[in-house]
Amino acid sequence: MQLEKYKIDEFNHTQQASHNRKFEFIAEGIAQVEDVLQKLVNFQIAIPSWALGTGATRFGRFAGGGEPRTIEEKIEDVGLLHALNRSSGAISLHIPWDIPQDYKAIKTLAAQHGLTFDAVNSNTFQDQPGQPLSYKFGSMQHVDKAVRQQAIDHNLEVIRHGVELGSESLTVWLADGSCFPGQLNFRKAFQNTLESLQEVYAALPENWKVYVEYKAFEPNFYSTTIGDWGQSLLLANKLGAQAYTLVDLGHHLPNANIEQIVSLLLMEGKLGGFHFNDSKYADDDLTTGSIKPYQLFLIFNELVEGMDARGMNHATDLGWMIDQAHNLKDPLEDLLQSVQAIMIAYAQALIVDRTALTEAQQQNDVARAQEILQDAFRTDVRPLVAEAQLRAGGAVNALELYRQLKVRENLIQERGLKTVSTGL
Ligand code: PSV
Ligand code: MN
Ligand code: MN
Repeated sequence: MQLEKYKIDEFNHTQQASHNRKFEFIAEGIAQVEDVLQKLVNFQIAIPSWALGTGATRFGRFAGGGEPRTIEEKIEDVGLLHALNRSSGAISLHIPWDIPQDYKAIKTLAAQHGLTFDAVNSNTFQDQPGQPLSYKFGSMQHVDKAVRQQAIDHNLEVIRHGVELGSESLTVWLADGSCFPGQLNFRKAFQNTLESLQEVYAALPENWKVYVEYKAFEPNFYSTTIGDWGQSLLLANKLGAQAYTLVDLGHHLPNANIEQIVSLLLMEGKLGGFHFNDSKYADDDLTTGSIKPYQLFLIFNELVEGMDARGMNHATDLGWMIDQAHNLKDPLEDLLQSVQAIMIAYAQALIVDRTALTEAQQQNDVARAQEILQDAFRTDVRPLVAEAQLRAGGAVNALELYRQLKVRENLIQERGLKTVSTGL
């Protein structure tokens, strides 16, 4: 489906007066508003190819229709999102759910939509048709070197695809672990994983990063070999300067203080990036910001503080990605909501009065410190985000326009009602 720029302009025109009123009201109270707006314009969140279809439950899948069937259609979907919000300028592929073939054509298509290729993801958590050895008992941790080698070779192949597409990072998430006590020698499993990752690391191009993702449990329910940020950081440190820890918000034990984890990883120069999503119970992969928006803000508060302290570029020095999937909502609507929630949390973190906060901390003024954070969190920054997206050429309200233009209905017309996108 083609989304012509004039349709966005026409829509914005109908909203302009009301937007201006709201924007001017908030802009007045914000120091260096132009600087904040520019940071919001620069900030881009990568969209995972597997979130463009319905899924993420092993109990059933209720496809909504018009799902992308090929990489090309996935790129077109992310292109639609980016045209609407100008904040989703990258796509992250998962191999072999996505198998790029004609690299040149794919790159040209992505460029036409203003998209780049974010981290490529490997998959050694499922057996693929025709695969000689099974990952039933793990991949990089496996007791059999031949299975480990198969997992290593797969990662090398993923890097090769990524190089062709201009991606500059590899994300490794392993489902490896055990379901029952006694099943695994923890030390040997970790050691095997390290050695396997070292072989992958050795094949990384110089300008690449590898992100080591951790997850507390699922699909293994007794132990996970890279189960928390400590285990991931240990691996990243042993691997070398191109290896980093990746934080997926849904991968912690309940009530973990993720903002503190983020702060220390940043301090160590080992925070690589994010998988954004939200959850009530575990790795629920719900819409970012739908359950715990204050936590999301507190994470961004640490990110802004820590990145500024290290002189990092907010937009380019970490990998920002969504990782979620749904059974209920239109996936594109869900992604528009998620990007918006991330932009809002980022904008709120940008307007925290840092000087006052440092002062309050130095004076052990606990109530004041809390007020300063909550003041930013309770500010309705939506007009700021909308202004940034407007200036970047997007819609003042992407979700509203998506509905007005009947994008899903158009996609169903084009692709049919019974289409199934690849993913979990
Ligand atoms: C695992 O739960 C995970 O978060 C990893 O990032 C995978 O690549 C992705 O989800 C697969 O859906
Ligand atoms: Mn993830
Ligand atoms: Mn996950």
